Amino acid sequence: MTTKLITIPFSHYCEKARWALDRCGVDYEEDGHLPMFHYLATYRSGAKRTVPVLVDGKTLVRDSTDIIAWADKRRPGSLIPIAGAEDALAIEDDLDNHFGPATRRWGYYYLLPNKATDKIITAGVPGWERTLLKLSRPLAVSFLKRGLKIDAAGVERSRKKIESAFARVGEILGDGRRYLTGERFTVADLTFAALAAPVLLPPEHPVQQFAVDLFPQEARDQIEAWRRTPAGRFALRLYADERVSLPRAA
Ligand SMILES: N[C@@H](CCC(=O)N[C@@H](CS)C(=O)NCC(=O)O)C(=O)O
Repeated sequence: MTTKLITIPFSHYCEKARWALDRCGVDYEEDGHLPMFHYLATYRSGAKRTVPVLVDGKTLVRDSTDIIAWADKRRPGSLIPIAGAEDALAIEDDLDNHFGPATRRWGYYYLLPNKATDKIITAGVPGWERTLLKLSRPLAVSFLKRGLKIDAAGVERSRKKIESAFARVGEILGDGRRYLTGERFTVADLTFAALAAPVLLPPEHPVQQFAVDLFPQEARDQIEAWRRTPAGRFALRLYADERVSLPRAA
């Protein structure tokens, strides 16, 4: 039976899970949906509201962190160090809880008003959802704005959180190490790069191909500034060097 990853394709938590599955050589199919339409797939699978969800036969894995642990079990040590994993897992947890919501809010704030993004956000979703987007867009936008507190005050709070996460990552890398927990790529690095994608727009991202000119000028300047920081350069390097797929094993 095919392993399935239910996603909102452009979601950065979904990219976090996708990267882990690719990195661990898992054979899977992606079942992508637009926000709100995804509830049909998640509830049908037995999960709740959020994606990513992994379905492997009778096994249901409902969170990107658990999906990474599931993938790593298939190739132990690929992402979660076999000994001394605490640091990497603590960094993942912290980024998931604070950094991820901040970069998502920041990206949505600037992109939601721009209908030119529709072509990108509908990549990899069923044709009928794409057709209905014209009708569902206003509802989805107001739902997202309310649910995720996407407003000027919220986006400024998020910008500060992103700044402080970038500063912290820059500080950690300050001793010359190549990765967040030392000399090898782990779940901590993957999580930072995947969750930073909405504010850095890495060219190697397999789905989220938002061109910088879709953003208003003030946001473009900010993206360029973040890209030049040590943390920004680090995440872009991870996408260039580490966003690799191993040959798939069923
Ligand atoms: N902690 C979860 C967060 C996932 C998450 O927030 N997913 C968002 C998409 S970026 C979602 O499904 N939102 C839909 C909703 O909450 O209704 C994980 O790491 O998987």
